[in-house]
Amino acid sequence: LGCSFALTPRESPSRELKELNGLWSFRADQSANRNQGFEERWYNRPLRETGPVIEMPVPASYNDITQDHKLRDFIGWVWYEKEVWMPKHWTSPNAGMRIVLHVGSANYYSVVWVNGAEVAFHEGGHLPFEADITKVIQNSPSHQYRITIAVNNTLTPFTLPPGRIQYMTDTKRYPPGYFVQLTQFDFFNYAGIHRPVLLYTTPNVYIDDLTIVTDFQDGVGIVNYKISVQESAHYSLSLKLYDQSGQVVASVTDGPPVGQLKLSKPTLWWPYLMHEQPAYLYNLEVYMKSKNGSIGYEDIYTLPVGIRKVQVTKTQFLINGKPFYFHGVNKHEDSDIRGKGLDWSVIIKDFNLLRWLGANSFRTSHYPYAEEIMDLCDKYGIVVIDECPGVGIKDPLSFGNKSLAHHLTVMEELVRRDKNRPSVVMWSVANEPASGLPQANHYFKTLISSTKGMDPTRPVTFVTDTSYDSDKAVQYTDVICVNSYFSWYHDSGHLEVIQLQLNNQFENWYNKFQKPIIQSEYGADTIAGLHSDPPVMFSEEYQKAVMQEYFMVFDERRKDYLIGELIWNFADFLTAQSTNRVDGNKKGIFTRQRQPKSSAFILRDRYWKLANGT
Ligand code: BDP
Repeated sequence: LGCSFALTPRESPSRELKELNGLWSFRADQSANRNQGFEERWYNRPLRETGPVIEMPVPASYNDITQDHKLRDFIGWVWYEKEVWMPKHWTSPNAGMRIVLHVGSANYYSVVWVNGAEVAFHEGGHLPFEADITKVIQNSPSHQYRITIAVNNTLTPFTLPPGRIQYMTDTKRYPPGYFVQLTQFDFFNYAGIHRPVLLYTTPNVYIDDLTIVTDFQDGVGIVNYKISVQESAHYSLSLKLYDQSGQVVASVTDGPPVGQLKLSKPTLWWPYLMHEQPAYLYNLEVYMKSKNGSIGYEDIYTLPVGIRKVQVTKTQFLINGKPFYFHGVNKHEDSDIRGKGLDWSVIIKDFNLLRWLGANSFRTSHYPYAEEIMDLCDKYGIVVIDECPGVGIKDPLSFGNKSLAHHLTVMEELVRRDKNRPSVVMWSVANEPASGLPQANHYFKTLISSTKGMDPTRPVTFVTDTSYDSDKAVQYTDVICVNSYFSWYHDSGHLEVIQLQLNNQFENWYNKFQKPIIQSEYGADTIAGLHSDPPVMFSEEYQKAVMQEYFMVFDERRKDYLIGELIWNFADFLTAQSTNRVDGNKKGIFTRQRQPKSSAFILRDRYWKLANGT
């Protein structure tokens, strides 16, 4: 149920779009087996008639919205519902159009009904899914429709990320039926509808997918394209590539679905700070005309296109043939109150901070980010290592065929969504898996080679914290991404060991594999406003001192094979409660409210120097 999703919904003369964001009715299923909603078919009537409902904003995590601790830590199904009006011209049986319901993401399982008819089921908390709801709409007598979405945040050893429910059976310590969710990743498992819910239309015959691969040679830009059209074998395609002044710079009339556009003297897509005119985007307009019997259809889809190419050598990462050094950050989708819910103010603030910092890149630790964020990376020239939700894969159970099959599905969904983005230069299939286990060899060999099969144009990596002599998976990557926390999780407080240990780390990895290396995480928890000289752990001075020790080694290794450094983390973020987390992870160089700690200023100084080649 539900259909696979490929093209980011965009308005055009042939496509209308309606956002369903705002207040939805909401009810958590508090029954012991968490199944009352399904047993009583809450989707069959207005949610308010099933019991007490509250108002819930969409998009947002539901956890931090109310004063109820049971909802904050809720595990199981929650129910969302919204009654919406449809424009009359969408709903008439001979409108000649499809109506699609699109959910940007909901964590983790989702079931969707329209007027009680099930239209979609999706597994996965960080990628979009959609359903063609035309029939349900057109068969309905009124113009008002009830959309019900049930969302369940329960993680198992086979979900991505994996997790486990533990039932507490000791009746002297826990009430009957007591259970908790255990995870092996370091961020709060926020839940709910995290990204916008949209309705959009397409004609009945429509452009279903579009893949572009760009290149340039001898002053000629090349846009290879492949277009797929649904529901008709008889159509014609015309393409126009517009530059930013609105001039057509290349075109094809009545062309085949697979072809090439060429333009002389292309303006290339360059990363932020790498060129005086970064992030140049053309607009590719695809026009499809079709005849089905006596009815004619036209569809127009426009895609921003950046012309660039990416290559990896033994020691370098090349963008447009020039060495690129990642001076960037790791992020989270995380902020006060809204949790992982998309919020434009937070998004734009974060991009302003990235540019203030002189950061040219980030990794989407540890799951794919919203399409809205990715659009801005394309637009601003922020280079992205696009990571899937393969985080916390530690349990040997999570290396079996069932997990692998799901992991491949998630990579497929991610590649389908982000394949055309110039900002995305590398896929990361996982973060800190137990890559020393013998099972990791087959698992990552398959996962990485299949990902390369899905997209032969981009390098593939995963992020390791296993030691170089026991890791079974780095051999399959194009770039080595390594995390280390010297003087933090071990040798705590001993700043003086950092340089020795970090140098050895780099030499060991490089000598074994001869591949370029990114320091994909390093850092220290820091309570903003806590000061100490000499530096002690958790003080602002300690965070700066750790960074400065790392910088010394980075500057040496940059001369040979080090191709990037990504601080952990851009901002403080919420985690599960534990004795080693004081109100979340505090390794941000900004607080969770996006105010700078002293470390932000030294990083800024460094990144601008790196950008200016000084
Ligand atoms: C790394 C993880 C990251 C954590 C970080 C930390 O990749 O998710 O938040 O350590 O402990 O192991 O701060």
